[in-house]
Amino acid sequence: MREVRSFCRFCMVFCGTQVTLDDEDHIVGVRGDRDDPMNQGYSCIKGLEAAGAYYAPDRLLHPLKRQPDGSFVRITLEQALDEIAAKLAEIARRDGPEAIAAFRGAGAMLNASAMAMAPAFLGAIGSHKNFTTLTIDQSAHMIAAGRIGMWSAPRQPLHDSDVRMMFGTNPLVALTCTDFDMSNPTKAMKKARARGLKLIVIDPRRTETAKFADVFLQPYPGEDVTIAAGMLHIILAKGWEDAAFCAAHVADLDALRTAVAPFTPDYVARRAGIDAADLHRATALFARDSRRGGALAGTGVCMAPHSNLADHLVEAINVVCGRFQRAGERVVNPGVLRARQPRRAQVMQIGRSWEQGFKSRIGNFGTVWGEMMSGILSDEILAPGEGQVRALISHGSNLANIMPDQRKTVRALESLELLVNIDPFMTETSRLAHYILPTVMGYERPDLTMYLYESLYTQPYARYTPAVAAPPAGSDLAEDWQIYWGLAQRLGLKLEFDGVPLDMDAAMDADTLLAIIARHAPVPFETLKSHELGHIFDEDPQFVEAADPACTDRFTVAPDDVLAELAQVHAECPQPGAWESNGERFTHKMTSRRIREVQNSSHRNVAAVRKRMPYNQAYLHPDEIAELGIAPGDKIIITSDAGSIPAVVAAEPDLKRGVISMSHGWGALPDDTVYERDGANTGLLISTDRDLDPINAMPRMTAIPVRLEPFPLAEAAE
Ligand SMILES: Nc1nc2c(c(=O)[nH]1)N[C@H]1C(S)=C(S)[C@@H](COP(=O)(O)OP(=O)(O)OC[C@H]3O[C@@H](n4cnc5c(=O)[nH]c(N)nc54)[C@H](O)[C@@H]3O)O[C@H]1N2
Ligand SMILES: Nc1nc2c(c(=O)[nH]1)N[C@H]1C(S)=C(S)[C@@H](COP(=O)(O)OP(=O)(O)OC[C@H]3O[C@@H](n4cnc5c(=O)[nH]c(N)nc54)[C@H](O)[C@@H]3O)O[C@H]1N2
Ligand code: SF4
Ligand SMILES: [Mo]
Repeated sequence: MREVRSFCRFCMVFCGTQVTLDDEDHIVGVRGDRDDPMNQGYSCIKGLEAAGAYYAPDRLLHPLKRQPDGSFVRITLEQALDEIAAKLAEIARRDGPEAIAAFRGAGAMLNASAMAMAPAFLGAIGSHKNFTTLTIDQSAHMIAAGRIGMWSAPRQPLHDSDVRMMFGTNPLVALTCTDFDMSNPTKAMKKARARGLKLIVIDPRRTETAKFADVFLQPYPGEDVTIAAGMLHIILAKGWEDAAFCAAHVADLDALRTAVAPFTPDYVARRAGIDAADLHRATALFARDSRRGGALAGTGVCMAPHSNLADHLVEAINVVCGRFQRAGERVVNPGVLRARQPRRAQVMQIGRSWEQGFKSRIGNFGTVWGEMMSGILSDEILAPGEGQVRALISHGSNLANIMPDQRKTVRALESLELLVNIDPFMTETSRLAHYILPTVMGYERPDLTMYLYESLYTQPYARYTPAVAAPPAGSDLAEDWQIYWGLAQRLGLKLEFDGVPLDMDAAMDADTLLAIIARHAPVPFETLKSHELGHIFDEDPQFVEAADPACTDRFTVAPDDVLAELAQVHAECPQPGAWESNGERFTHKMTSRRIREVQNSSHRNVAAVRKRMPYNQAYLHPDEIAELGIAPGDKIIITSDAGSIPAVVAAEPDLKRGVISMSHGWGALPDDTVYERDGANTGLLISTDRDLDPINAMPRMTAIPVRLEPFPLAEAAE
């Protein structure tokens, strides 16, 4: 037995860990590394239970090929790559490159040598069909940046901020948050509070994060547009905006003022189900009594109807209050692995990527970050015609489980000519795949800390780890990048990895790819590798520079499409308890929430997790459970206009009445699901035939109107 240092790859915190290995180099245990400069010993149940995940019974040790009768046979990686390449070539020859698509999820995005491979592969083929989870997550932030503009310098950092306002995010559980410490966030929260940070939380549930709030607003779900517009109304009516900043940097403040005028505190309070005085208190604390610190939104905002508008208005609060770093201030994280950019005290209008260039054949949607909108993926597969997707590489995603509209997703995946699933486990998606290519897992491969989102770390930190654990005995597993490399070689494609053309004839290994990723780092790759615990690269601090005198860009807080949608929201007359959806009325709204034990659909296969969390429960206020004439632990049926799921109810006094809260990533394939064994898939309550946002096809994934019925009654009615 020996203990080695590495970092966990299960979520973007990348906690430094000490891994105990047996004589075969298999993981026996994991603990947080107290010497780690970032997480200082912190780790969560998912990381601590790594051995349970790595050696779970459904871990796949060999490539598998599906047989006509649905069973799988073991084949070699070489044979799998030969057959897949031949099939891809046939499809591309017959239907053109656009018939080939790739989808990346968390398993691909937390893997530095592989993350850039799918776009490289599709680029070489000449296909635009590049999908990821981004556009069923928080792409609203990119839409807001495209419409309002961005400040070239960062937002005001946490360590010297007076205030944080959080809409629909629970970083104390999700450990993912812009402008907040991700590693050990409870400790970070306590420290910031002790220093005097004020916190405002807007969430239908009094979350773990909200328990620290000075002002907590508990609205009906889906009312973030109303609340943010109401806050802007108060700020601009009271003159609490940063007038000098607005005069210098905002082009259309008066248009915003006019547009938010109808969102009076009384209107907002009535509609959102909050107290007007609390709205006023929150706004005053943020805009009048605090000088530094921003507002931010998480999935609770970005998954609800009008998500792009809501996120826009939250960002507009930051803009009118001038909550960005100014010339001379230190940039807390200039980045390490990404090229350092000059940061200036000025606006950058980056443009609306989705209005330029490629448009989808389904719905005429554009792209963000070069990606197509995942809300239309099923239709891109199902709808016949030129450009129909016939082959899909699903990489590190459990598409069949996590995509909204599960039945339609499964129907689409089943209709493919070729579905390749790159995943270590026999997931719901694996079951539908023609080929499953299982990979090594985190500790079994060399890696770098998250480079794409490195600016989210509160320090300029980066770390390399070698592979520390051996793959399971007798396995035939690829590293993720090797799959694309092997396919590209067979297809005669030249890959451009993270903008760097690869020599396709040279020997390749993960370190060569990681060195490309780290090519902009302030130290050579070998030096980076030599820091066993990683390093906080603060030797060469960066400061915000004065604006370029030639810069004429201004924030545009009130573009026409924003104003039109805001007027449309104001014209809505939602009726709490009789919520309208596609012509039907519903009593409740269902919200999405994360739980500590699982990461989306992952970790359900870990025995220790399953003991604590056998299935996803439906949280409901105890009074409402009583009103249904049932008790906690009883089963209900939840019905939306798209479908029904069963769930066991749990009492949650911290939840607003009229709201039901559940986590996603549960359930098996729709017709195989036994709730008590598998949990329920909340994606069955979501339709992708309708309710898609017109910009990014974002489905309605929270604030879903639903009705609830006790289970036996529902059964009897059938
Ligand atoms: N343990 C764990 N951590 C995770 C994940 C996980 O599955 N498990 N998933 C990871 C992923 S993929 C992501 S994207 C991040 C997401 O990180 P977060 O966005 O912080 O996700 P949640 O913790 O679900 O917090 C969303 C909050 O929004 C609230 N909410 C729901 N609907 C509404 C609404 O209409 N309005 C408002 N104001 N609030 C609403 C919910 O009650 C919930 O508290 O978390 C990541 N971290
Ligand atoms: N109803 C509803 N649906 C949602 C959400 C919601 O709130 N409500 N949230 C959405 C959000 S924000 C997101 S990000 C998505 C998440 O969607 P996904 O990213 O698809 O979700 P995960 O379950 O985390 O899937 C990760 C997969 O990667 C695999 N994996 C782990 N390690 C590796 C590896 O090293 N290599 C490879 N190749 N695979 C690996 C895991 O086994 C797992 O199958 O779900 C979305 N779906
Ligand atoms: S899963 Fe847990 S232990 Fe692993 S990086 Fe994330 S927070 Fe840390
Ligand atoms: Mo996500």
